[in-house]
Amino acid sequence: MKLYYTPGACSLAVRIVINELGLPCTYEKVNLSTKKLSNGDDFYKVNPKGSVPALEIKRNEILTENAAIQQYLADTHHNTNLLPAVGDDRRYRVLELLNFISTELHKGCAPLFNPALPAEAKTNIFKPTLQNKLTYTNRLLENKPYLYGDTFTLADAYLFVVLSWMPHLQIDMSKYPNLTRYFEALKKRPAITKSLVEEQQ
Ligand SMILES: N[C@@H](CCC(=O)N[C@@H](CS)C(=O)NCC(=O)O)C(=O)O
Repeated sequence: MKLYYTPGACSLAVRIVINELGLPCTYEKVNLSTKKLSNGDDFYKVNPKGSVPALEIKRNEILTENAAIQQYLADTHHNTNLLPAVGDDRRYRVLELLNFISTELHKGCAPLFNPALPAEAKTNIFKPTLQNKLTYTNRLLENKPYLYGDTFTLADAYLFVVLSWMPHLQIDMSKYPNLTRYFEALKKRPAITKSLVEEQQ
């Protein structure tokens, strides 16, 4: 298995899941500005969408889309803590969260990373929208260590990564005490510590 990743990007969520599962994997760095691999190869030949994560699950077989990759990893390794089994009602709660993080939080951050977008649009439109979703997410974590149930799930791996972007987006996290507590606690989780160290290598 090989993960195409960019340090600090959402591909970190897949690496965290890989480390939660204790799976062997090789890692190939992608320069998202040039869409090149370290050896100069064209990343579009791996993923025509040009985005990370992309996971080579078999020789010449690439799976893309963060939420789909995470589900694939949990299901193929029968880890029902990360994602409850098909038919278990709790599965759809975790998937509900995973899709919310992907489409609302993750994609809510994207315009704020865009240097071409005028500061006024960021301040008046995109930041308040993201802050509303963060307020909602902060409420979900009231007196709870994880987003759903008693165990760390795929949704926690993904939310951790999105929260790691907040300082770069000048989002004042003091407004979200539950998110701050949750993020600091997850940083100490072995699979997350390992993933953060690996990305720096
Ligand atoms: N729909 C994709 C989007 C992934 C995504 O936005 N990845 C970012 C990094 S966090 C990226 O590669 N951006 C560069 C690009 O899309 O050109 C998914 O959910 O996996």
